[in-house]
Amino acid sequence: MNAADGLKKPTQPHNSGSKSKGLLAGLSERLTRAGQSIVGQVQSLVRRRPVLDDEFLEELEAILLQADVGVSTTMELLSGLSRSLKESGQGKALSEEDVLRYLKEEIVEVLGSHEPLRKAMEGPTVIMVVGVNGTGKTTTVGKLCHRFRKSGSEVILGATDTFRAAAIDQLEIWGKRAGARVIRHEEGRDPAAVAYDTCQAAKARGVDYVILDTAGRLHTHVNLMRELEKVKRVVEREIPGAPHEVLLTLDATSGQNGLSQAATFKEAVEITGIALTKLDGTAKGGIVLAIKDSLGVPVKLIGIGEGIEDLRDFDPREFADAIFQGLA
Ligand SMILES: Nc1nc2c(ncn2[C@@H]2O[C@H](COP(=O)(O)OP(=O)(O)OP(=O)(O)O)[C@@H](O)[C@H]2O)c(=O)[nH]1
Ligand SMILES: [Mg+2]
Repeated sequence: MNAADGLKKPTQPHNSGSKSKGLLAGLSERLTRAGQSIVGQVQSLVRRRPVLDDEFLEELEAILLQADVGVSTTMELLSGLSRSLKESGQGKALSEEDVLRYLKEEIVEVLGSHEPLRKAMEGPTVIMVVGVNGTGKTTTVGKLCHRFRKSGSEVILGATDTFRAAAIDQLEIWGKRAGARVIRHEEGRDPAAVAYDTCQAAKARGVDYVILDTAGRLHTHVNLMRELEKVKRVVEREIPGAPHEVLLTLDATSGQNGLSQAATFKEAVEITGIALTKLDGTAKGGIVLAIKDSLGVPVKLIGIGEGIEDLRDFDPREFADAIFQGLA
């Protein structure tokens, strides 16, 4: 076993950003860091070239692509922006404020409205967390569990990642910290059997939430997808309407690469939402814009740190405010 496979100990809970101005204040600092951020670069572009011409649009395109926004969303933003600027300005020199304000409006429009996690009308709500290894599945399961427990709900966790013993232990640690029971089998056992037992326990105890942690790595990708499909079928059979959410964890720092991996998961198990993790580790917020466009799945949650409290609902308006901090 190499070091990366070892038990990853969750860090102490902390509440990054929540004590300062606004929920996403910490994130905002990172996303608006001078020079790297979309806003910083757009400001310097407008200063250099305050004219709405092809060169201006080409440079803006490069800035957006470099921030991981993705090709088709970039095109959408550019055409919306130039329409608005033409209507408002007619031949006037561009102002930083106008360009940023319209860009912000376009971004909010592309992101759409906040989509909350789905909840069962009756009986346990089942959430499956899937994704490439290391993207933050287990951590997100722990954080979500803590969130539900804090609001007084009963939660049961299923250690359906049976690929490594360390993965099962890691989930157990999160379960202890958040106050939820973990259903586990031995390493190497059938994940679908763990899913089955977890559903049975959930029904017997009448819990509110079932959260399943899944494997991110197997000998082959095909095997992993088959395994996830099987887990999902068991859940569907055991609890009506389940899984209510299949959340895919995407690492915000992996940029466009993460998106192509995500497509495989989308085909195998219908993903209902994205948990975008490690947003605290990147100054490129653009990936948020590329996701919906390339996967057609809304970002529902964002991870902004390793601590138990570092999970937020993804609110497009709040996110745009964080990128364009200080702009009305
Ligand atoms: N900074 C930061 N780190 C995170 C975040 N979410 C997860 N991590 C870290 O990312 C690493 C991997 O997280 P895991 O939750 O173990 O990822 P996983 O997808 O379960 O990994 P496998 O089980 O190996 O497939 C850990 O060191 C986490 O602390 C986040 O939002 N921000
Ligand atoms: Mg894991």
